[in-house]
Amino acid sequence: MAHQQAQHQNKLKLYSYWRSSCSCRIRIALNLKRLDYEYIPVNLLKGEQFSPEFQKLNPIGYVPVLVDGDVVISDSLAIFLYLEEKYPEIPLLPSDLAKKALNIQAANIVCSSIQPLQNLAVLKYIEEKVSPDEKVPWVKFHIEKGFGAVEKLLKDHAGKYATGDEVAMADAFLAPQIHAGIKRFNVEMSKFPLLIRLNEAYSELPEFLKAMPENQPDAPSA
Ligand SMILES: N[C@@H](CCC(=O)N[C@@H](CS)C(=O)NCC(=O)O)C(=O)O
Repeated sequence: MAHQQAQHQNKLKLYSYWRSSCSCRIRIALNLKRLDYEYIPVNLLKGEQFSPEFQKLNPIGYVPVLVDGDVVISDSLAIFLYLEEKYPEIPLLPSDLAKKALNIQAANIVCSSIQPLQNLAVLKYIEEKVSPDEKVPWVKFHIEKGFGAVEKLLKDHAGKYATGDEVAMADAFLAPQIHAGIKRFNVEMSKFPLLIRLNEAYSELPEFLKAMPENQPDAPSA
């Protein structure tokens, strides 16, 4: 009993929002690494990210946040690297240095050069301060620019997955961004044949499917 309780107290906690692509990256990584976790929903549309309790965990008010005992980490890249070092049994970064760098580069195109430009706060700002009509063209422009770069970056390296025949970090970051591009922002994907192919490969992996927005406990029921 005491052992069970200790296990329960040590269970990883993920503060997440169903549609958040940044949270989805970590849901995928946790599933691939076979790590059980408690899902704690933060409703971004209701502004729960601005509550004082949540801001104690992440002062900038974004999900995901991972809590591992006393350790609180609040950025998907940092969380990913933490999980990779703490739970190396199922590695998601190749040991080959060049391949590792390629993974980080592809992941970081998503992290730094696509997602921040489609974030809720940015879209709200454009809608209110620029024009509601500018929101969709803005998002599409930046997603397509990033997708074009990823296609070029990976074209000589991709195998079944983004950087070879093993699922790796780049896949965990790309899958939610491709999903958002298709389902949320209606991006014209025919320009990105590699990403279409990768998306098909991801749709066959239970670890990815389980992590997708529509399969989260806080997703609105269909
Ligand atoms: N660099 C951060 C970005 C996190 C982020 O932007 N999260 C979004 C959801 S994907 C969010 O919480 N947005 C809330 C808001 O804009 O108020 C990460 O990779 O975790």
